Amino acid sequence: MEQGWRANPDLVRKLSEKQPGVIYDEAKVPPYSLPDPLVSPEGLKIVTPELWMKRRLEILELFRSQVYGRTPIDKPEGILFEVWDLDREAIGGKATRKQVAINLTGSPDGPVMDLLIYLPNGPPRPLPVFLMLNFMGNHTFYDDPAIRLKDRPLQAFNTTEERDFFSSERSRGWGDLPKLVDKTLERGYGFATVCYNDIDPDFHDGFRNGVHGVFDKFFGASRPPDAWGSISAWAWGLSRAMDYLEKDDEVDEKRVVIVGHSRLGKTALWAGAQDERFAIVVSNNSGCGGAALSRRRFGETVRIINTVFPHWFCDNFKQYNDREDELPVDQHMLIALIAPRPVYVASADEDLWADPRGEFLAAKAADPVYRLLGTDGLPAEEMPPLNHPVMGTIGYHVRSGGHALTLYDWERYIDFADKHFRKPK
Ligand code: GTR
Repeated sequence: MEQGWRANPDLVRKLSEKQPGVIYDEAKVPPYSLPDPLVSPEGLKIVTPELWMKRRLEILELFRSQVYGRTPIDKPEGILFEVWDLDREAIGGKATRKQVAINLTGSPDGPVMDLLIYLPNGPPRPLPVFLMLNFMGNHTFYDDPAIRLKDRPLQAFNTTEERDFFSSERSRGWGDLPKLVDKTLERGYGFATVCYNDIDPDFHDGFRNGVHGVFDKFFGASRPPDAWGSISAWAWGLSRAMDYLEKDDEVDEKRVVIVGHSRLGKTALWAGAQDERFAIVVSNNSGCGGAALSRRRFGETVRIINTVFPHWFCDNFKQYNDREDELPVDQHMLIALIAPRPVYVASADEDLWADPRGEFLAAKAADPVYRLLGTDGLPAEEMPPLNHPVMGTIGYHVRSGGHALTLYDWERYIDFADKHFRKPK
């Protein structure tokens, strides 16, 4: 058997020199002990699925109040779904395209989320669907002039050139994204996506724009320290997309997979933890505040993320800057909240900022909860070698290359969905 994954020592050296304040060397990880998801705050051991269901709610509440923030509203009463586009001959006749305007308030001022859906023509309905939030706009997924193209807001780290490019016709069907769609359809799944900016533009404006601007009034006169940050808002948006998918007769709402990359991988995990309608959850390179254990302080830390992205988490989370050991949870407990539903965590060899080992260890530390609930958990004792996916009810891989969602990753997620959705009876 090949050796389990280890970070490339040259890369560790290079990154450590470049960012001396950041831990990239395994030897520098401080000693830590993780809170046990299977022990209650009173010290009670959680030994049955029934006890877990109660414990699960306590943990969920801790993530709400201390990490991502509380959502002020569930499904808004006025929400409107308008299927304004239906083409049964899309992609050269291979697919059916639908576009749905999800008006979150029902008022003409919106905000409106545009959901793009491609369903393969041929396979019998209802179909399993991959749902993901995207960064650059729905139109980047296919060179299809019918996809609505929206202006992109200028956000952290964007240059005006990037903003203009992704607001223009030139960015239709960008990079490898069309290949992801083709692969999904070929393998008999539908593909659905929403741009995260439609829910909450990704820059800090004191929570005035996006869904914060319209729903924060439910908090009363001032925003409490546990009010939702942007990750909670995006996760809430995924649930609103699910509200539509449940209504669509061509979609099997019991077989919806959510996938997210990076900050949207953090979002997918949090959405999957809260909304049990999502059948499978996939986190791609989600790192700090996603699948990686905060207590390791490896790569990006709680302080760094709260400083660079002050709008992602709730204000309470800032108390844990440099005090990770005081967190009542760690990210293995977020993964455990998804149990017994299948969850896949994926890392990339060169993406040390996201702490591949910390992502594996979190998945592994969620395993006892998955086993208590009668599944096979994560069938790996050690980190697997590069490009050797492990697939139990928890899946994991670390692939070659850097921080990205690649076709290799995507095909593994389809394999994982096949394994769980198409089990021989
Ligand atoms: C980085 C951030 C990560 C990750 C990434 C992304 O700058 O530090 O936590 O979320 O952005 O979303 O691409």
